[in-house]
Amino acid sequence: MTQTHDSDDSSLETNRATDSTTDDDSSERDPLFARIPRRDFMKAGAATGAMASMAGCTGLLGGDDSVSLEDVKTSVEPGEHDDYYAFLSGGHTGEIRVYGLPSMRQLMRIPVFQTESARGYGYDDRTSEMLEEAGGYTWGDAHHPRVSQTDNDYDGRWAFVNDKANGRMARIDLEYFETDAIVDIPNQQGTHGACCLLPDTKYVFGVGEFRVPMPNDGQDLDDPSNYTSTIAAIDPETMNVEWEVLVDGNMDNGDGGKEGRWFFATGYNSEHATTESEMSSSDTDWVKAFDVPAIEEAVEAGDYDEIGGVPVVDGTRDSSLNESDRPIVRYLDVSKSPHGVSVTPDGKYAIASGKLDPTASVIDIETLADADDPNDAIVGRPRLGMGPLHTAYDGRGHAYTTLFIDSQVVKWDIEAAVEASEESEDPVIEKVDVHYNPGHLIAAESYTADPQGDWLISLNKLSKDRFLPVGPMHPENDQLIYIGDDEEGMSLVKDTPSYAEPHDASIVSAEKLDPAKVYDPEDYDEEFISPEDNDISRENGRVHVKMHSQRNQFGFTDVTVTEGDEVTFTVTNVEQTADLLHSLAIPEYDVNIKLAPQETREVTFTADEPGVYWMYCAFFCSALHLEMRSRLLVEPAE
Ligand code: CUK
Ligand code: CUA
Repeated sequence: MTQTHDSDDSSLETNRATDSTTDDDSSERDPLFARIPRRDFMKAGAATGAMASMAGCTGLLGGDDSVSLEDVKTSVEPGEHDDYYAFLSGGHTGEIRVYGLPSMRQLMRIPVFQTESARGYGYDDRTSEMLEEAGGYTWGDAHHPRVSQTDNDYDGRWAFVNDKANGRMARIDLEYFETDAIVDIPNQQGTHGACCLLPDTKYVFGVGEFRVPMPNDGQDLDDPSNYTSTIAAIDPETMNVEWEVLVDGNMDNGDGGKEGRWFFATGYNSEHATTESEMSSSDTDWVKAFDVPAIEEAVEAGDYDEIGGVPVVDGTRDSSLNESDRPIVRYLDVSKSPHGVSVTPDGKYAIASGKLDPTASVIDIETLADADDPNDAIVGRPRLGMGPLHTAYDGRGHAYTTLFIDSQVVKWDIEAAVEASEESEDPVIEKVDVHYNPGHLIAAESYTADPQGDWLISLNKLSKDRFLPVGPMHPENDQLIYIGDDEEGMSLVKDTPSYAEPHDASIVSAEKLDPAKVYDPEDYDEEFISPEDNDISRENGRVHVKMHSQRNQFGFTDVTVTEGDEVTFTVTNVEQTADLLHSLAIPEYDVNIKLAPQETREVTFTADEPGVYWMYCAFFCSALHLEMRSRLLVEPAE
């Protein structure tokens, strides 16, 4: 076996075959994983030649699937493809960025909450109306990109992301890699956590962070003890908010269990305070465990108030719905101000990080269902280091937690933490320095039942001295860490400067997505305009221009309108060739619509300035690209 090329399909098959021959030993190694399907670990890029040499090397096959860093692909040759898509949120830029792994090359940006001119996002009628209906804000704070799953695995349909600023949730269509829906969540100011209820993405949850009066109508401004926050259950197909649950205390991050019953949210400010010092005065705060079927029953039975057009169920501690033997929300006392929470791939535990406390709390989900005192479900509390924020998984029984204050990622053993005494450091296997001050970290397919176990990205808030200086605003640093070798430990492989401010990511195997190469006109409502459909119609001061575009012209060389006309352009790019984009840019009218092959967009504006305007194509589409332009002639009104 001499092939060394990772992207060669036959070598992948060989790897899989080699992999499965070792299946038996590995399922015995740890009862926890005996029922978990074998991870496709090797497909992540170990070369066939390397596999051959590994057979003679005891160190590599000795541990749990360990593969030495030397034997995996860490860079991607020119023209070759990555193994994974990584969806990183762009924080207060409002967008999602798509990276390839392991190259860490940025492949695409997807505007979500902000307008973006290269895509004409927020410039054509459809997307500008979508942004307008979602509140008309010009920015958002995108934190948690989560990809839809079926049967606890990525299904390639959608990604969702919250707007922490304005209380919204957006959906990204993963066929076209574009935002196709945004819902402005009633009763929430600041939707922070976002995630799916698994196994099949029945709901997308938005976790309300900022406590406000409910309703927030100016009647009762200064009574913080009556402020409240909610979680919202959103139907992923309709993006309709189905119900909300209001609770005590702030909420922060959230994650759904793998079996469709539990949803967990961390929180701070159980004090119900308004200042920082008051908010962190208590030594404990809550993890709230929402019992979703019990909530659905309450909604079904009419046990709710309709607020902001949504059924809102009372999940506060004193609620009668929490008095029964099946409370809708269970409040667990964990160490002060827990931040991240994530459910382990096997669905056994929810792990909440301490943030202001050096421990994490391991919550046993099965125990939670039966325990009289929900605190009995807290079965582990390892001491990890200073400022633990978020936890990811490799599927081999290890957890990886960012330590914001220590600037480290700590790898620890989940079952060892359950067995160890409280605040023990024994479960800690290893720490690696990152640069600097990590927020989230994410491992490949960590949010599924079957993580890949090879790559992890640490999303570091500060880069300080790692890159050429670019002024007082520094880039952040997304570091790629190899976690596939349990013997050698974690290896820092790459620094990647990033623009403010990635908070979280989801990493999806490339073969699980199937993006379209050109548009299918059936998928949008605008009328497809072929060359024979070119038409200009006028009626009562309204002009409708229908025209096609193709190399190197638009359907009309001149379009004449009268000052004051309301003008609508419906424009189709009739090209069939992938990657051949045009656009319609109209200077001084603030118009730019992107037109990918077979795409139609519509834009409406008022022609209020007489003159000559060169409408041109902004994508460099051919040698005659610069000549691809037409005139908009706006005649003065009489
Ligand atoms: S939060 Cu930003 S680092 Cu929105 Cu998940 Cu923790
Ligand atoms: Cu079409 Cu440039």
